[in-house]
Amino acid sequence: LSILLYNKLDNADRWRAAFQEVLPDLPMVTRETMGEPGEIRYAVVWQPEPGVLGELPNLRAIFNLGAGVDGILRDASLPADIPIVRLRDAGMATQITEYALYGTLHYHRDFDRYAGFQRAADWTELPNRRAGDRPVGVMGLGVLGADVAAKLAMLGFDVSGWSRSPKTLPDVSCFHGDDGVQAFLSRCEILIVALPLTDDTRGFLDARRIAWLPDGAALVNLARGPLVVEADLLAALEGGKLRGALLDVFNEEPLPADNPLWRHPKVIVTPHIAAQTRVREGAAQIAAEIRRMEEGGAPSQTVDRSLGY
Ligand code: NDP
Ligand code: OXD
Repeated sequence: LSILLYNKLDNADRWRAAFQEVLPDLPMVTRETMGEPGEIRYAVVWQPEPGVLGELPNLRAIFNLGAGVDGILRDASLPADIPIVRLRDAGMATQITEYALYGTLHYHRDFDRYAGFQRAADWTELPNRRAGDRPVGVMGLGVLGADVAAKLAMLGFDVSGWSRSPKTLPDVSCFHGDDGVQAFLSRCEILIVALPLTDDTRGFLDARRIAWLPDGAALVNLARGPLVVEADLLAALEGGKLRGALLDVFNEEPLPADNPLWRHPKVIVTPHIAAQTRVREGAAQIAAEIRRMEEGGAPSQTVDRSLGY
């Protein structure tokens, strides 16, 4: 019995050390050191190459070293009945919320415009608005989006949120489903995207839906690049529909050097760093699940493969 750590991670050694501390009795192997595939009972992975997990005949669960499981579900050969467990928060919510707050304050306090003024040595003062007069929307009200919405509301912003199923959150106007999306988007002067990438959400923010935003809205995408149609985003920035975009995630990562987003004056690019999984928290969460399974229990809150998250 052993655990496979799919080791295409820049911090694989830190993960291995953290697992040794919390699960000292279970050997952790890599594909190179694993020996007999039948000995692997659990796989701990981040964006595994398609085919890798299908080679393990006695696999009982797959643990994702992150929140988004799109990097696992893209594998068409994934064994159908194996539960997939994702990390829940594991230190990411605080970081995601910091990122969303940075983006919100950047546009709310006109730092994009002041940057332009500075380049022209232009000492112009813009009128500023109360947070309560600034509608900010959060798309996706899961572990991360709900935290973002709550903290924005705490700062006094006029916060709304959108999810698949109906929700009630204090001080957040909640919309849901396809029927609620136009009403939601039409009030978002700042839109924060915190959705998972699924068959339903891929390309969701296209020209038609971007047009529903107020003129001059700003976009913060901290979730997954393909949620937004890149050509439509560029057109909306060029045409003035969007005043700017803070982007952490892209269709292709690393973002190719010749991608126009790198040099676009209305775009801020960060290299998928909105949240980094905290190794200790992540390992402790996965160890608790493995212990539960070793005692005969079922893993908690597995990914719903039909929904894709
Ligand atoms: P959750 O699974 O907890 O939440 C997902 C939310 O999106 C839920 O509110 C869900 O609705 C909503 N949703 C899903 N599908 C739809 C749909 N078709 N229509 C409307 N709403 C939908 O995810 P997390 O909050 O943990 O993470 C969100 C994403 O953030 C991850 O999937 C990942 O891609 C990304 N991420 C990015 C990071 C970065 O560093 N840039 C770091 C961590 C995560 P409902 O509540 O009704 O189920
Ligand atoms: C995640 C990520 O999904 O870091 O956890 O992108």
